[in-house]
This record gives sequence, structure tokens and C-alpha cells, in this order.
Amino acid sequence: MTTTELREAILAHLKYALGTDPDRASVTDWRIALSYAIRDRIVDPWFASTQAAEAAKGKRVYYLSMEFLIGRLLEDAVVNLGLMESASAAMSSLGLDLDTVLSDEPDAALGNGGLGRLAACFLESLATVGCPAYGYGIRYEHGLFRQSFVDGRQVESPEDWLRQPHAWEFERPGAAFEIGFGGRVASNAGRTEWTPAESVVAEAYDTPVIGWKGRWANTLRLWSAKPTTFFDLDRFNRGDYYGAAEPEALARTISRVLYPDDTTEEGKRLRLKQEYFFTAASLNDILRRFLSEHDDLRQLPRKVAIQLNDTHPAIAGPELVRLLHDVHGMPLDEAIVTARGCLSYTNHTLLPEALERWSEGLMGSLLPRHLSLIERIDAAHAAAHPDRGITMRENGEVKMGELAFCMAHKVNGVSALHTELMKRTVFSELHRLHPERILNQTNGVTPRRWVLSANPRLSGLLTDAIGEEWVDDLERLHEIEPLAEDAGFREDYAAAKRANKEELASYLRAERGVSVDPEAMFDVQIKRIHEYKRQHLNILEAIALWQEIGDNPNGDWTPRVKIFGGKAAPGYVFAKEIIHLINSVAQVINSDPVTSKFLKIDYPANYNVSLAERLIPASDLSEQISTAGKEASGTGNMKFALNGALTIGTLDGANVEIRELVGAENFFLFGMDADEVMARRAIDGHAARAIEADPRLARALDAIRDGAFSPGERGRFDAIVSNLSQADYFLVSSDFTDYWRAQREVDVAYRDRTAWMRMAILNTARSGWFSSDRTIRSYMSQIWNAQGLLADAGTDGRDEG
Ligand code: OAK
Repeated sequence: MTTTELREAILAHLKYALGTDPDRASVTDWRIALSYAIRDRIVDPWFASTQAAEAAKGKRVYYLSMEFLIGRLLEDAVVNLGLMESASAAMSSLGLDLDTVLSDEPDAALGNGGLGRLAACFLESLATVGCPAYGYGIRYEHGLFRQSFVDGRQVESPEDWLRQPHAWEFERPGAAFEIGFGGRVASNAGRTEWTPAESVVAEAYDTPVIGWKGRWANTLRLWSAKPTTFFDLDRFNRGDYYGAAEPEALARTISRVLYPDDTTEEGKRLRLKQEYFFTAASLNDILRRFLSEHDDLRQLPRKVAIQLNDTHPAIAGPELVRLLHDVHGMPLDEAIVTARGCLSYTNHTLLPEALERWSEGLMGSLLPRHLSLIERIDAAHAAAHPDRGITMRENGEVKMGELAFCMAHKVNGVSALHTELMKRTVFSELHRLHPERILNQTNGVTPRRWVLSANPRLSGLLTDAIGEEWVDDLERLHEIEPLAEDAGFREDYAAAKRANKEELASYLRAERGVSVDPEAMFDVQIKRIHEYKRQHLNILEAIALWQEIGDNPNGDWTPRVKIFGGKAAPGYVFAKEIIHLINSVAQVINSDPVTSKFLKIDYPANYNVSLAERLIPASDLSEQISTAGKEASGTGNMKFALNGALTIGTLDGANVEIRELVGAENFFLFGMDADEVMARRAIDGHAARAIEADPRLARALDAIRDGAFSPGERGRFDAIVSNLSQADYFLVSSDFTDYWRAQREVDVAYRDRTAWMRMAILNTARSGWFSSDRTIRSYMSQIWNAQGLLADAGTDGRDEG
């Protein structure tokens, strides 16, 4: 598409779709007009992909996820269609700067963190490798809450991404299903029938997902809840206007808001309704599509692969059995086997509080037929293994992980360590019974968003050096390895990093009034705030460092800027205390004239995908410091390594694999491993011992306790201090000393600019394996048995083994 054609298309949309003209148009009008013009270019490849999938009559993949943290969509589409230059030229010919227009788009924050962002990377990779697939989820009216800080404390407000027209979706009033809740179950002539007491309509909204070079496009289908009847006319006519509106309000509540909890179970009744709502709508849609092409439901596993993104859609097991058995008359045992042939389950956490359990009371009242089917499935499984006493029900609750496991033919963890721990801990019994079922699929990230778009400087350098093929064959980055020894390349690489840091520094100055020196090391920890991720370990180290610099202000310190980003679940009190502590420490340290040329701390509010895209390319040091055994994988860690930040981290999640690939000498390791963590926890008084053994740690904790960061309010952070001195379940105190040691190694390493750049380049060169294209191909061959349908580009039939 030429610049002129694109320009004409933008002007036409501005006039005919938005009803405005260039003199009156706002940046948002221009952005939407550009989005429509770009969307038009997606529709043909989208239709072609859909038709190719229909013609192939092959297997389709369905990714069921409660969350899709997709962020902004315009830049992704422009980049994947190869229209960056045309778009930039077209916008400037209209007097606009493309970057300004792109940044006007609100993030689609339909997810909390890792699990939702992984689903978004997977969608893009599925399209890039040409795998016929659908993402299924919920079209939340309000995504993840907006975070602001008031006196250093997190305050939440509703997010409102749909206030402006959303250019990327197509409403599909024709694709709608009635979803029931409650009611009763009866037998009728040998068939079981569920008659729900209430129901809502799930209506589809489709967003095309275009892959690299526009070669293939899939669909993200999100369900919106609508009432079965719009309002109660009788009540309205009696003057009961509120009452008349009630059915509509209640129905819409289901897709109103994303639950803001990351790894804690929450929400009860409404949450279970949300889970069933989107799972049932998706399964109905999947069966409808299957039956439009085939007539024998026994063939379902050959044509349909359904991936459950954690247990949120685990009700898919009993729901699919219900559809096959109750509705389509397949014998129960066969229905269970058929459903299992389609389903597979990914576990994303082993934290006990995050493993979903639903009380049988609640389940029985909302989904009575499903509860009885769960009992049947459980009994059938127990009968097959009579001496084991295994059950998916315990203390009047259904354990959704066990249900998902029993109804899946494959179950996967998201990093090698996490998968091992699944086998050894939470699923040990089931693993013994089904040793072939659990397998590992280490996470990945899409290089289009996380390198190509987010870091154009580095991308340009890579393409100049090795050609453009790395973009969809990321392991080609190995080809730059020898260039780590090339002084010219190192200088270019350093210059790209430096320019990214300058850009971030200007952003921080403009947006936050914070001034940071781009020469300093940018040390970044961005992720949800959680005790196991240990942002408090990081801030403790900052305090100790500040104290030490204060003792010796003329010392030869390595200047650092510590940057934090992340939200805490609104109900997670301790995590909110950590946020308050970080902000309070930042305030004191940043205003200390003695130390401020060596140490600054910044915590921009409302961390989201777009902020990550700014921060990661500008980072030198990536903080991946979770208590070993707790972080299932991490995906931020991969984005940092690809963008040439060195990791300081524990042997946790995918850090283990990152370190193996980039080389131990290019990774700052510290802390206990998962086995040592368990042993240490068993030692009486482990925290007190650690504090006693390390005067720096004791002094940092004393400063917090004595009110150094809460003037006039001693005791503000007592909960944190006493936790770290006593129970300290996450072993912050016990890992502090080694963390400090590793940080001082980082300081020394950073001063040798040549050596540092060599390490950074090797991180980029050796992290190509973390492309989500690799992960998706591995799911395709090892779990889904699905084929890519792209003729060219070597994606068809390529097998990662
Ligand atoms: C969220 C809700 C329930 C269970 C797990 C999560 C979640 O986000 N887990 C995260 O998933 C990521 C993708 O696999 C991993 O990289 C993170 O380590 C994990 O915490």
C-alpha cells in the first residue's frame, strides 16, 4: 500500500466513519481513522485464512483464557503488515506524528499479569506460524483497574477502555448463545435434562489477530453478556423504572469487570458465573463449527484441540461431557473419553492460595448438572484406580486443578523447574497414576512486539547485521554472537541502549518531573506486587546501599536508578504496604542531596503493557528475584534478556533456562535454590538468624522501624518489619546477604563498559529460544497435534520435536 493510498483511506474514514474533517479532527479521531484504514488491510488476509482453514477441514486450536492482556493493537497491526513507513509518511503528510497517534490508543488491559500477557503473545504467534486458531475470552467493559498513588499509597479507579470507539472489533449479533444458571435437573426417558432458572445471552465480538507479514490471521472471540429480555415492560408500565431495568443490569454484570486478583482466589459467585459463561459459550461455538463441517462427534478429538489457560475454564470438562452426553446422546463413558481427547490444561502457579476450589454448595446451586457430572467423573476415575483413594473433591469443595488434570489428555507446566515441581508436589499422586500426562512447555514472548516494535534501534542494528529473518526465526540471533567481540558493533549496540535510556529519561522528566542520568545503571523491577516476587528485598537493598553511600559519600559508587512498576491486588494488604514502603523510601532517598547523584528510585504509577514497552528496551539490569520455587516461569525475564538487560536473579522459573542459555558468566545469580528454600524454612528462627548475621540488613530494618521513611509516624511499616524478622515465609532476610553480594558484583561489572556490552550482546544473541513461536510450535506438535497452514516461510510441518 502506497503512502498516498493510505493517506486517502485515512481521510475517507475520517469523513465517512467519524463524520469529521481534518480541521476539526482530534488526535483520537486521526488514530481511529488510521485504525480503520489499517483494519481494512487485515480483512482480506483474515477471510483468506478462515477459508483456507475451512477448506483444509483440519484441526483447529481453541485457546480458552479468562484473560488476554493485549495492550495496544494499532502498532502491532501496522508492524505486522509492514506498513510502518507508509503510516509514518501518511501521518506526517497530514501534519501528525505517528508516535503521538499510536500512543493515543488506550491499552486493552483484559488481564492481570503473566497469564494474560502470555495468552496475547500466543495469539500473535499462532497467527505468525499459520495455525488455525481462536482465542476465546470475555469482553470486559472495564479491564484492570487504574492505579494512582496518594501519599505513596495505591488507590484504584475503574478503567474505561471502551469509552472511545474500539476500532478493532466486529460485533456479531448472529453469533450468540443462551447460557443458563441454577434451576433443576430431571430425567426424561433415559435422558438427563437441565432446566436452568435464569439465563443470559453471550454475544460474540471478534478481533482479527494478524501474524507477521500479514500471512495469516486468526480470531480473538470475546463474549459479552446481554440480557435475554431487555427490560421488564410490566414493571416499567407500573412506574417501577429501577426494577424494570434490573434484568439487564444483572446480565451485563457478568462481563462488566475483570477480577483484579492475580494469584489469589476471589469473587465466588460472580467469578464462577464468569468462568462458566465464557466457557459454555465457547464450547457451544466450537461444537456448532464442528457440526457445520462434520457429522460424527466421535471425531471431535481429531478436529478440535482446546487449551485451558489455567483452571478458570476447567468447567469445560463437565460442560463438554454434558453437551456430548445429555444433548447429543453419546454414552457417558465415551463422552468423557472424547472430551479428554480434546482438552489439555496449562498450570501457571503452584501457590496454594491460587489453586481454585469451588464449594459444592455454590457449584450445586449455579451448575447443578455439572456438579453431578463431576461426581460421575470422579467416581469413574476412582473406580479405575481403586487402591489409590484419589478424589477431586475434598472438604465439600471441588478442586479445579485435579478436575482439569483428570479431564485433560496433556497437562503442562510453563518452565522446566515449574513442571518438575508440579510432578513432585501439587500433582504428585496424579502424576504417579498418569506418568505420561505432564509435560513442560517453557513460555515465550513474541519478538514482533517485544523486540521489533518496542526496540526499533536494536532491531535496526540486528537487521543490518544479519538480515530481517530473525523476526520470525528468533534463534537466528545466534548469528550476532561473534559480534560481541567486534568493537564497532559493541559501540553501536551501546549507542542504541544509550538512546533508549535517554528517551526514557525524557519521558520520566516530562511525565513525572523526575530527573535521572542516562549514564547511571537502570535497574528495573516490573511485575505484579507480591510477597513471593520480593519487591521488598529490592527496596531493602536500596536502603542498605543508601546508608552505605551516606557513610562514604566520596566513595567511587556506581550510579543507579532503581525503577519499580506494578499493581497490587486491591485486597492484598501486605502487597499494598510494600508499595507504600517503596514510595516512602523513594521520597527520602531522592531528596537526599548527599547520595542522590549515586542513587535514585522511581515508581511510575499504573504500570501496564505500554509502559513495559518503554522500560524494557531502556533497562540495564533485570530484577528476577522471586523466592525459588514460587515463580512458575516469568516472561518479563525473557523480554529483558532479549533487549540486552542482564539479569540478577534466583534459580526460579525460566530464570534457570535463561541462565543455561546465556551462560552463567552473563547472569548474576544469587540466593537459595528451591530445595534450599524448603530446608531453610524448616530452621527455627531463620529470619532472626539472618538478621543477626548481617549488620547491613539489621541496620536497614532498624531504619524502617525507627521511622526514617515515615517521619512522625514510627511504626507505619511495622507489619513489614515484623514479618521479615519473624515468619519471613518468602525468605527475604535469609536471601538478603547473597543478594547484596550479587548487587555489588553488578556494580563492578557495570563499570567495565566493554565487558558489560559483551555480556548484553550475548544475552540478546542467546535468548532467541524464548520466542513464543517456538513455544507454539511445541504445543502444536506435542499437545495439539495441529498443523500450520502456511505454504511458504518454512513454518509448515516444522517440528520442534
Ligand atoms: C494468574 C491467576 C491464576 C493463576 C496464575 C496466574 C498467573 O498469572 N501466573 C503467571 O503465569 C505466567 C505465564 O505462565 C508465568 O510466567 C508466571 O510465573 C505466573 O505467575
